[in-house]
Amino acid sequence: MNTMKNIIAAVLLVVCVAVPATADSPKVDFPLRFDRYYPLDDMYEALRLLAGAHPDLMKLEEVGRSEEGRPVMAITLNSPKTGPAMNKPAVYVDGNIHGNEIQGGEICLYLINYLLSNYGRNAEVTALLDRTAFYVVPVVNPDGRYHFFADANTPSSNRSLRIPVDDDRDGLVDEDFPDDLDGDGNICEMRKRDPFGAFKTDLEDPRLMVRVKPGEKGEWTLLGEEGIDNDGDGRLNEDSEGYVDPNRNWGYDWAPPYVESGAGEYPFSGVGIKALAEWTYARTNIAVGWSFHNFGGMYLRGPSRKGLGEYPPQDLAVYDYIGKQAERIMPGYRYLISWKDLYTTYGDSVEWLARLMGAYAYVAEVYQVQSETFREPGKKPGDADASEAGMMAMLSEGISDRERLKFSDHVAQGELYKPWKPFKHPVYGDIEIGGWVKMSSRLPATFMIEDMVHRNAMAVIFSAKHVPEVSLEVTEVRPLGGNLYRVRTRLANSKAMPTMSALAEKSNLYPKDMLKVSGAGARVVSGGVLVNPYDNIVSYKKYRPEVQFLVVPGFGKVEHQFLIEGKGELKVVYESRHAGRLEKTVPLAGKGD
Ligand SMILES: [Ca+2]
Ligand SMILES: [Ca+2]
Ligand SMILES: [Ca+2]
Ligand SMILES: [Ca+2]
Ligand SMILES: [Zn+2]
Repeated sequence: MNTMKNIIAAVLLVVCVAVPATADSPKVDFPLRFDRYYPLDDMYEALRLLAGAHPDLMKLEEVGRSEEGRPVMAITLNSPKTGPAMNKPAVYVDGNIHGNEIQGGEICLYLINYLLSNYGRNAEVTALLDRTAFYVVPVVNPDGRYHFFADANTPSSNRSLRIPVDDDRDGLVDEDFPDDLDGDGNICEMRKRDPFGAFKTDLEDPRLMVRVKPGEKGEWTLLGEEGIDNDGDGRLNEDSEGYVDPNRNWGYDWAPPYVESGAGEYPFSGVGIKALAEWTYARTNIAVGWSFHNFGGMYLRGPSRKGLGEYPPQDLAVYDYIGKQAERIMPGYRYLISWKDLYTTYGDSVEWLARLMGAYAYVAEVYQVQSETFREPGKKPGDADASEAGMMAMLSEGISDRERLKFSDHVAQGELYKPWKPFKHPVYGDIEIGGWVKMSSRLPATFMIEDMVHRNAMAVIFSAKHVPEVSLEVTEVRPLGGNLYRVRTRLANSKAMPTMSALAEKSNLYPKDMLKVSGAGARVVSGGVLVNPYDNIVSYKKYRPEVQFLVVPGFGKVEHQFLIEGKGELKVVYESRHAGRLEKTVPLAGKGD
């Protein structure tokens, strides 16, 4: 018995000692490099290293756990010497909600790293981080990121939450994934030589196939994604992971799966998504939000669905101001409207941010395949081609595989594409396997990562510079005779975003900003908005004039006038969810005129 115990102990000891040395343990260079994609463990290790190097500015916390028990990590960046994060306007950024859309994680990581390493070094970044808080969630779907790296995938597979769903309704759940038949870590395509097939070899590039014309002899039949019929039902790859789409599962304008596929059984059925929503919802200072996806080269604003109605014009002015600048920062990207220019979505995270948080919210569809596509010889950059015919065509179909293959051959030395290789399939017999690899198509080649992450982080930073920045001035304390004073205040906002979005104001989402006037020896007789200071036109508030409710517009001001009776000091306090808290004290004194 004792011997057995000792053997077990010895085995355990060996296992424990062996763990840090395995190939799977994170190896992250620090300072961080952006010439690679970080698997989940490396991403989290990179965040721990950053938090360790900047304990004063960065807080790393777990907001909840995914379906498979992996932590969803959130980062708060705040400079405590200028106050707590909740007293400052905040920027929310997330990435990788779809498991395969990993580069959103790298953009978030880069943004955090950039802000931290430039704080105290670059004047713009220092000023930004002194007045703004950042909440960043680099990997919204940690199970997705983990499995995208660890498992064989196509560039477009493994997007969902790990909530088992019986897609083909045969009573078995997730029973027939694609299979990596040749063991290369990718799910590629299968084809079989077939004189009756619908495709023939392309004359210019034999790796490609073209559809045969009527009357032409065929050469190939396409058999779809690599795989076998795991459950013997006669169909291949018909029920893989999920599918509950983490970006159709949010609690605003959610619709059931018969309307919106992948919606899940009910809103926030995803445990990690729900935990993140609760964490975010508590941060009422969020003024602008970004969610990074792939792909297409787009900065999208809502509405997500036409039926929700267009955003108010004051909000569109803000969206346009930032969106059009983002277009300049990331050449080739386009600023567009979700439902109109892409497609309708129900229950997505960005509409939730806009409608229930009152934030200005953008979806970035990062990476434009054109930037990895050689132009056909003789064509100039502005020339129209099939890829520019329409939005969906631009996203995938219209891009010439011929030119992309040349890019893979000559710029990535073949790393993006697997040439066709023979394989003995248990059902189809002699077939060939080949095509685009997992780390292609929706992800820029690794040497392009740094440019992508930098420019997209700069688009976020531009928006961060335009969260409201309000100043409070007491512009006048004028004695009117006796103990009566006329006091005028001015709240001015030097940035593009108002202190409350028009959408939030319209739906009474939360209390407006407050301006409170008080003094131990003073009584506020009346007060209201100073409509015209020259003609002394004031819109007086009927009840409780000592508290005024207001919104300071972007690049605008609001002035108030109060009639105060009394003496001593007068305290003026401004409080705003998105613009922090300001306070001024002035003496009730001075000569009348
Ligand atoms: Ca099934
Ligand atoms: Ca399934
Ligand atoms: Ca494979
Ligand atoms: Ca099957
Ligand atoms: Zn996505």
